[in-house]
Amino acid sequence: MQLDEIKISQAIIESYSKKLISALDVDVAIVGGGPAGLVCGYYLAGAGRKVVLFERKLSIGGGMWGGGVMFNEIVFQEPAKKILDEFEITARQYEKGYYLSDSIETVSTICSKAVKAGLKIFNLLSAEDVMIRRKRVCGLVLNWTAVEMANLHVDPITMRAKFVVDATGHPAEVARIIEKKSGIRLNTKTGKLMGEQSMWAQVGEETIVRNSKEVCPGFYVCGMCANAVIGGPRMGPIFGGMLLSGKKVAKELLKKV
Ligand code: 48F
Repeated sequence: MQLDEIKISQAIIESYSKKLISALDVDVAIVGGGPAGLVCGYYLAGAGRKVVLFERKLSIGGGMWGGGVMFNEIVFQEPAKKILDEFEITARQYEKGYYLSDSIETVSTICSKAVKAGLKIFNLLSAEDVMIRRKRVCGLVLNWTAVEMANLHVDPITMRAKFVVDATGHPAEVARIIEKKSGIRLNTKTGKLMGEQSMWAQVGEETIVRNSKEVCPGFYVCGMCANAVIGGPRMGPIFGGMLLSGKKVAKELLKKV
């Protein structure tokens, strides 16, 4: 059989277009493919919900690949060990209460299991705005990262979701857009973004799970973004809270969609 380059192109364009069209109306849209967003997507997709994840970068995994200072080892605390076991990620005990895993195994396994569970991931797409109707977040405005990077004047496309999850990490990008453009009061002490505090692993890891919740109608925060929005310390290179946060938001959303 002769390979036809046009067939190859047709296959890609047809299949991707179908996938993208199917992503335009979903139960949950997650922004950010770091540990929190991926774990959240895994549990939602595994429970049969229609869920898509948009990631700005070419690669999925956010800040997990580089462990701490580019040493690709990941530290987890005891409560997250259950999630590692569920994903069948090799976890070695370092000392009582501290577990280590290889960051490459961790990211690739979480990503693979999430996709196999049914999570549709779109890389190279950035959320640049949200849709709000009757003071409820109900969708995202998306553009190619390449457009954003080249600063091209190209209009975006829009998708609808019953719930939007901000898992964009430290910058809390979606929450920031909502605060700036909508005037909606966020469920924080001031009604605004509180900002993240200096590093304190113990408190950061405790608060991240508590802070992972709906902060205005239709809109959840998850992972590091939760502490950036509600006001809590960063925790540095320990990742248990990210996994637990993703799981918590998925559990809450499963009751609603
Ligand atoms: O930063 P990130 O890994 O967030 P996370 O899941 O985990 C935080 C940890 O990595 C680390 C930490 C642990 O102690 O503090 O920082 O909360 O992943 C966030 C992802 O969101 C993408 C970004 O490229 C990254 O991969 N992202 C950010 N803004 C957008 C976005 C956007 N507007 N549209 C699409 N993706």
